[in-house]
Amino acid sequence: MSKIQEIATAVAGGKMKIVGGLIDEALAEGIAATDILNEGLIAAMSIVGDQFKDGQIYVPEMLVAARAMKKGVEKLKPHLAGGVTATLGKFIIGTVEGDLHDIGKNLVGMMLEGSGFEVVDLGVDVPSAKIIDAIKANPDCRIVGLTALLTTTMPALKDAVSAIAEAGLKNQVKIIVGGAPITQEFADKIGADGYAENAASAASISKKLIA
Ligand code: B12
Repeated sequence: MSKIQEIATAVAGGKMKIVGGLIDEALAEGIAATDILNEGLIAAMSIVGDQFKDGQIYVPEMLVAARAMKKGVEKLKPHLAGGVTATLGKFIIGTVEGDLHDIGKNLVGMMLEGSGFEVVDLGVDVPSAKIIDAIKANPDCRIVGLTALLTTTMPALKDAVSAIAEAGLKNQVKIIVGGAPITQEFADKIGADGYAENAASAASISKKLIA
């Protein structure tokens, strides 16, 4: 088994204690941090998602795998973020109301920080009113990123985008959306300004949106 496969297996199996050491070994072997992230950690979440869908594992197993994933991301962070000092202004990010998934959001936040944004993270299960308050409290913020991981919380994403427009804030901020069930078509339909399917493109598209 390759080192990256070992990492994916350990994360999918929730073996939090060994993930850090395996990542150190992979980095020492000269494997790129982005490959460890994509083919090790993110791939593990797909494995876990499939196992959950097939009824082979349940929420507790998914949760321990998520913890192992977070541990791995922490370990990789210094090797991924570019260490750029913030210059592009504030980026408000959050997971919409009813949704507790934050791994992807956190990765996006990390990439944005590495690209020069100052990230204001509202966390998970964020009601639209809280997003609006945050935009008002940060008049220098020019972009908001919202995520939904469940088909059942996609309507909450639509509501959040509509609420921002109804609050008259669309001339202050651009909105970029993402999350596994979200598509460019859905983003267009709900009136978002941008969509990105992964953390790296989230950073580059966000820069274009505010250029
Ligand atoms: C880990 C996990 C959990 C963990 C979450 C822990 C945490 N802190 O996040 C826990 C155990 C809590 C959980 C709970 C549930 N989960 Co869950 N979960 C997952 C799992 C396995 C991985 C998600 C993940 O982290 N992926 C890795 C990250 C990196 O990918 P990502 O989030 O898609 O993010 C990338 C892009 O989408 C994009 N992106 C993300 N955010 C943003 C934001 C912006 C602005 C942009 C531009 C881009 C962007 O960039 C990211 C990086 O590349 C997925 C399976 C899967 N394949 O996605 C199921 C999954 C999402 N869960 C699912 C379900 C059903 C649930 C529960 C309802 C289960 C239950 N019966 O209770 C609950 C719901 C809880 C709630 N109210 O939210 C289903 C959803 C099905 C559906 N169609 O809606 C999935 C798909 C599993 C499945 N195959 O059935 N889950």
